[in-house]
Amino acid sequence: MTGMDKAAGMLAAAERVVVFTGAGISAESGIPTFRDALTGLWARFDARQLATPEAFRDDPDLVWGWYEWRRAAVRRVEPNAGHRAVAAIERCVVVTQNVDDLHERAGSRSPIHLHGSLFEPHCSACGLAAGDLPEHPEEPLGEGRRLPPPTCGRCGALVRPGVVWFGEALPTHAFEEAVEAAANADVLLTVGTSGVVYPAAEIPQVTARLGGHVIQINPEPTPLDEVATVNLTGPAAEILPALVDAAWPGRSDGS
Ligand code: BJW
Ligand code: ZN
Repeated sequence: MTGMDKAAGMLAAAERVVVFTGAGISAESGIPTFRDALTGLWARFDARQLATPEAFRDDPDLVWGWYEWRRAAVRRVEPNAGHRAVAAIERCVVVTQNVDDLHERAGSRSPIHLHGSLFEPHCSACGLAAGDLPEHPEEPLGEGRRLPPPTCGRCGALVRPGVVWFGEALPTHAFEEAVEAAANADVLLTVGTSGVVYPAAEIPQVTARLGGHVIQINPEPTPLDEVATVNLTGPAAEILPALVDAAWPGRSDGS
């Protein structure tokens, strides 16, 4: 029996399914992953060093410019066949580390965002939601292009991206919901994550520890290989539609 057959059988028999995603599921939509080298614009900057409270404190215009570039980039791309296959799995809980909105746009209802969202900036001092930001339709926000963040309408402090940086706590409710879903899952599909950022990387481990099956989809080995019952090696936009179709024939749109 192939790994694909085994994984499809587990999914078809499961009552509770969790899909846990990372940057790799959005790679084929054209969004660079976090740890792969960025190409083109902003290639000289290390994502790991810009995603910190210290970077924002030291150079808010640089960090805000980077996030505005990324927000504009997400606006320009579409969900791919991997996101659509996830949306075709009825009643599954989607837990994502991604700060894009491609699961929502593919039709998944209320994915749990463990690391926040590019689309929910808020005040860095009082937390007030900043509301809709202006779009940048004309000029591409080029490499290292600084942009001053807006200021809060209530207290005047700088508005910051609505994402979770290194050293910051994950949103409590989101993390608790994700742990509970993982604990109750018969099958957890982990897709396109390097599995090195904690506490998010605990989520598949919770399922494995409590006796559920973990199916991993990734072109590369990761530390989660150890807890996975089945490893499906390859890109998410190819493997996910094939898996969903094998588990529930006719459910994925196959594109
Ligand atoms: C494909 C593909 C295709 C490619 N198809 N797949 C030492 C040990 C353990 C922990 C720590 C430690 N030192 C510090 C820590 C804690 C730290 C941490 O985990 N650090 C490790 C990196 C060492 N964690 C934190 O700081 C967290 N907070 C915390 O611990 O708080 C404690 C606290 C408690 C109470 C009060 C206060 C504090 C917060 C972590 C926040 C992470 N934030 C980021 C940035 C978000 C905003 C932004 O996007 O800019 O989240 S970091 C970044 O990594 C981003 C991602 O969500 C996250 C995970 O990355 P992901 O998604 O796995 O992407 P990649 O690029 O790593 O991997 C892509 C994968 O896709 C690869 O495997 C490819 O092979 C694959 N792939 N093409 C399928 N087509
Ligand atoms: Zn404020």
